[in-house]
Amino acid sequence: MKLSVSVRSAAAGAVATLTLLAGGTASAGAAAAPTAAAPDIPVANVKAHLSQLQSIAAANGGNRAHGRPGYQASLTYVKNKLDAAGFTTRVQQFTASGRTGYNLIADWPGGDPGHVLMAGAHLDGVSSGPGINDNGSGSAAVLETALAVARAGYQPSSHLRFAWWGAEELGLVGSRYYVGRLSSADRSRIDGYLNFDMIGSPNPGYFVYDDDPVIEKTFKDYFAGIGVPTEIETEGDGRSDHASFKNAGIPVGGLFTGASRTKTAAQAAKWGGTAGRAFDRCYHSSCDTTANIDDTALNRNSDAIAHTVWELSQ
Ligand code: DTR
Ligand code: ZN
Ligand code: ZN
Repeated sequence: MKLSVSVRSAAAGAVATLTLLAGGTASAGAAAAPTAAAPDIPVANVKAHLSQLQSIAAANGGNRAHGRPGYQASLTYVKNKLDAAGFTTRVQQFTASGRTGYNLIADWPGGDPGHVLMAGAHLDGVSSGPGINDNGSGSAAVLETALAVARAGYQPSSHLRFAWWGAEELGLVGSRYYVGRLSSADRSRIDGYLNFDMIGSPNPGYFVYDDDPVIEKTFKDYFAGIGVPTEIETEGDGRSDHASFKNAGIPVGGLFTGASRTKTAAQAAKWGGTAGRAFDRCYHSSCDTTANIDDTALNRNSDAIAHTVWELSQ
């Protein structure tokens, strides 16, 4: 498994490819063609998906939790958008806590089946509310990135696969089920998995997972390019779906805007927001609604997702 990004050498003015081999050895390869730039992800589109997810929760007992009608309706919403856009979708069924759960997997036709780049988010929420930041935000941003791939008719060298997981809140159940049922050959074809769980927190931080260095650098370079400082994500090792892939030896990365931890004064000085307040004080609460989203964070993270998908799949 290896990930490669095209890096621009200021000195040489050329584009070289930095390839990180599975063993972590970086080497400069031959000059590569300039990378195609990702399109802007319209945050209004992402917010429209969030509004739909909130309406779904409202029409289904107030939540989108595993095993409840609101989850099934959420999955149907996402699947219909992807089917209409030309993705090959499949629903993977599993059982957790005595209820039937579902993962949604969407493959974009084309690309090298031996080199798969995945991006995903858990689609389930907790039973106490609509779960808009946790994790409608990641689900909607990954959906809009997939739709942007279709709109662009993007045909990268890697094969692109997007996923929406069930039963994350029960303990990463859906993603563990998916990874557990991959053959070793299929597992080895996945070059990387990008995870997005809570990326629109109302008092946001900008945290980057520090698991795979190439993925981490791709995200950090994006944020540096827009003048947004980042920190390493330290709240969640093992606490979201990337852990299912990391445990199987697949390179992972992702973004996070914070949950119940409190923003420090130093963090407020560089990011804005309110020191002494949780990044998301509606975490796992009924107030996790569309009002519980910071649009700037959602916008920046959605664009960072598209940038990184394009960058790592060329
Ligand atoms: N486990 C996630 C929320 C969460 C808490 N810490 C982190 C760190 C990185 C990603 C996600 C999280 C949930 O409640 O869905
Ligand atoms: Zn949660
Ligand atoms: Zn979550």
